[in-house]
Amino acid sequence: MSYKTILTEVDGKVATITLNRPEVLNALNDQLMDELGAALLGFDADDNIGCIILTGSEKAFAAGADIASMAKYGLKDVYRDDFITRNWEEIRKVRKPVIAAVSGYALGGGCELAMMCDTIMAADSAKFAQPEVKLGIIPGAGGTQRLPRAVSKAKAMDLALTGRMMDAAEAERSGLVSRVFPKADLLKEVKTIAKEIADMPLLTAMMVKEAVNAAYETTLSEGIHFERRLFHTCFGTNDQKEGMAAFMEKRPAKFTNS
Ligand code: CO8
Repeated sequence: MSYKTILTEVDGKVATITLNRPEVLNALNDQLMDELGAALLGFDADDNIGCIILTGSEKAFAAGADIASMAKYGLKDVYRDDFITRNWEEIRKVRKPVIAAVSGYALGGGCELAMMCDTIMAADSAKFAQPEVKLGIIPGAGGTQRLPRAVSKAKAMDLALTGRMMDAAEAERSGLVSRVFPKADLLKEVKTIAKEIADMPLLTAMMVKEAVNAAYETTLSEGIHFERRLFHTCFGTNDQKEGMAAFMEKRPAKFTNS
């Protein structure tokens, strides 16, 4: 499939999707979000893919929703047509691991998009912000909900009320970002990690993702119960037999994703 606002690349079991509207620092418009959703779901359905990377340019992961498109909207346009949720929900349907590799700006919807991924790895040049307040709006794609869960209420309030930028070091300290790399190495390093994840037994990796995500949607006791049932389910897979046999026989495991 050919896209206009994103680039896609497959290297072994790792798919990389690059946001590609450089003239507007990857501002997110409907076309981009439609194409991104289609690409993500396509890779999710592809048995040969085990991990997906979402990235942007060196200067910008994404500088937010496209302000030029939004500026003309009124209440009817956004409420009646349910602006945002239509094509942002696709990302949540992806069941394979998705890593955001963030270099440069991840602002507003760009920061929210990164937070919708399963983990964020950043270049030392990365800058995160929820600057919507300066435009007379609040974050609208999960920023007020995911940011406090990632970095604490105090930090989320600070960021969303001032709109200030948080650099990569602060983002890592705060827990928003799992690892930081020098800008020039980001993609190489993230690809190595993505390959490591893609080489894990796929069903198990999907269950890890499902269980960790459940921690954000449920009570502790319900989450523990859900985890235990998925843990039990692992014992019905061939890869559990292979993984444990390989350990006992002191040899590398040969997983079959079954
Ligand atoms: N939307 C549209 N165009 C943009 C955006 C944007 N978010 N960000 C940058 N651009 C454009 C600029 O207008 C400029 O275009 P032109 O060359 O035609 O003037 C080009 O990109 C380059 O930008 P700058 O010249 O401004 O580059 P600088 O290096 O000087 O500054 C900044 C970079 C600091 C990133 C600056 O561009 C900036 O502040 N951008 C806006 C950041 C922002 O406010 N983002 C939040 C947007 S609101 C939002 O995301 C709400 C999310 C709601 C949910 C998601 C729904 C889809």
